[in-house]
Amino acid sequence: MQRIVVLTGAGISQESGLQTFRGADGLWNHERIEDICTPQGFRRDPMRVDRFYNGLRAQLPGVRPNAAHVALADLERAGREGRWNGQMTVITQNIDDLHERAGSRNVIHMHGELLRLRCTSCHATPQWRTDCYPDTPCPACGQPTLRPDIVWFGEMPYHMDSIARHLAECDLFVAIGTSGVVYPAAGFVDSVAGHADTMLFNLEVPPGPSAFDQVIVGPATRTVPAWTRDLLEA
Ligand code: BV8
Repeated sequence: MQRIVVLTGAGISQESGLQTFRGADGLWNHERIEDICTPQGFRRDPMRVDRFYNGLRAQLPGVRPNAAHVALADLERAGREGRWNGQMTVITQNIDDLHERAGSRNVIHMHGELLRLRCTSCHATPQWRTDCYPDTPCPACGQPTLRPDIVWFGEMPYHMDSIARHLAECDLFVAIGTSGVVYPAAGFVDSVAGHADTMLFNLEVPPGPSAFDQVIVGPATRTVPAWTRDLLEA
């Protein structure tokens, strides 16, 4: 039984029409991380942060999973149906819902989800599809203390225990569409060294010596389906 862990970043959703963070038209070119993606920024100007994530959330109905998302979902299903002797788990840094809409079930959102909010009073995490503002009452406790259910810089990523378990048990670690700049995600490839093979699928070869055994360069919608097809035919 092959055990694969796939770590995805903004690059896998780029061909679906969602901006990446760092590329030419990256999100971080238009907003300062300190203002938008830190608890301090939210305390300073919650309306600005809510508007930023309202904008990202409003984009979701207009985009669809692409061939890379679908290929991963198909491989996971082949494992469930016994057509492939393997198990695959997706650990995503992305806050969009494109993996789930492609049919993936084993998805861990380590940086949270756009379609969920969190109440800082009663800790409810309601599903949310519309705009949220600083005075929007929590549906559970009525307090106007909702925030995006997203992990900001300086905050502990979600599900780190189950992530550590999956990384310890995998025999193949695959990263797709990530620049490997943000930790602890960027350190996963080092944490599996010695017990798993490692592959990176990216549009460009990252600078410096690669921590990966194999680097496959090209758009994910071309490279990922080719890889899963080979696995299923093998
Ligand atoms: C924490 C949610 C304590 C919000 C995000 C060690 C060393 C140095 C610093 C640190 C360290 N440990 C911790 C830090 C601090 C910090 C950090 O890493 N800072 C960096 C900037 C140096 N980390 C934290 O604060 C983390 N918390 O550490 O808590 C702790 C410590 C240990 C263990 C537990 C806890 C929390 C970080 C999470 C912040 N929130 N997102 C939102 O999404 O709005 S991070 C956000 O940025 C994303 O989630 C993602 O993680 C990152 C963006 O990176 P990518 O997804 O890779 O996107 P990017 O645009 O950069 O790259 C896209 C790539 O795709 C490119 O390479 C491109 O070539 C490629 N591509 C593009 N198109 C395609 C493609 N590839 C294929 N096909 C295509 N078509």
